[in-house]
Amino acid sequence: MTTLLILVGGFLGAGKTTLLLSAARLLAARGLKVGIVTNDQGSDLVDTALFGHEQFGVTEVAGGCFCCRFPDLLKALRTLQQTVDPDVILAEPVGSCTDLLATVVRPLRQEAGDRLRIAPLTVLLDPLRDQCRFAAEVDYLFERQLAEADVVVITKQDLQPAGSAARNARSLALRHGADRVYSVSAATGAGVAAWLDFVMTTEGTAERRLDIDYERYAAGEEALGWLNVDGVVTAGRAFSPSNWIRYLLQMLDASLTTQGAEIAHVKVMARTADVVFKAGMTQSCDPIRWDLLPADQQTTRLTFLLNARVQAPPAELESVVRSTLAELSPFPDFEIDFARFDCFQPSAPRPTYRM
Ligand SMILES: Nc1nc2c(ncn2[C@@H]2O[C@H](COP(=O)(O)OP(=O)(O)OP(=O)(O)O)[C@@H](O)[C@H]2O)c(=O)[nH]1
Ligand SMILES: [Mg+2]
Repeated sequence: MTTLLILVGGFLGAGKTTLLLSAARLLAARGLKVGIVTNDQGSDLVDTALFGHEQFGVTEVAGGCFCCRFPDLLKALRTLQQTVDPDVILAEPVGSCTDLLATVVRPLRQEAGDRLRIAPLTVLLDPLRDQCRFAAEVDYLFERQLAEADVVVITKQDLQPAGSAARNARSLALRHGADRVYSVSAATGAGVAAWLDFVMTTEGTAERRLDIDYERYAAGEEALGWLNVDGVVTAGRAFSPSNWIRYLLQMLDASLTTQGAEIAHVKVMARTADVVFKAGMTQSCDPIRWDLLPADQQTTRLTFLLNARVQAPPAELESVVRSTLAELSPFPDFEIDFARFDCFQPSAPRPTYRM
């Protein structure tokens, strides 16, 4: 039996995970089994934890994008088919990755075409993203992502339903030649079913040929600092987890802004014994968005995952994060231990296949 694979790309913070969660809930409500594949340059992903928190079967391709880790992607898909036996697999490539038709979709058709039916490639576009804040090489990457989309989905409709940003996003998508443009709010669910019904009932042709300069693509990836931290906070006195997250994000934003380091996406997931919080920011000086905000209960211990993708050299990003976490400790008996602290620059893309 073949499984439908829906691949959803788009720039960092565009709303891929939120849309896939919304789609997964919709599919589950229709009685369909769903599997999810996440992907990142590192490991310890907030996104994987979030899908797992919602009880969806999820596998992670870590340590590089789908194209450079193609055998791992094949393995992840096979594992999902053997364990979850899904009707639909939703896959989220890294937000700085492009050339997906040549390096992921066409190779998958060749290597696993008997097991997979692949939907048209969807690329998300956040109408509120001010791409001018990034260097030209990062903008190139963003623009190449749109240029290969079969379907562009303009996200976050609830934040600016009929504004000029939405109109600009639509004309940008059409200028890049997308066959279809949808507008959705994954937060409210508006428009999600219309997009999902289209990609579920339309076979992707994978015929587009993207004109791409791999040196500029690599320069775009290298302009971004990548940080994944897994830690535990313990305190002698009870503190508020939501305040701790709020201060962490606000202080990071302030320090990064001072250094001229634009945020692409900073996200935190934190757990106490009873509850889970998740919040993030998708540009500098933006409001914090809460994806999970349960009633606050004071705690003396929380575990957290912090993922940051910022236009900054990794050493600078690491230094800002370390000093912010240190400053966040209000009491003398407040401690942060790191199970992992990774900070790096993505290496130049070297796809397994390019067809
Ligand atoms: N209000 C609103 N917020 C949204 C919507 N979609 C996404 N967001 C918020 O935007 C932020 C980024 O969304 P994600 O789904 O994590 O974005 P992503 O593309 O998966 O990000 P990366 O995995 O880092 O590339 C989150 O804090 C979401 O809550 C939406 O439709 N409405
Ligand atoms: Mg994501």
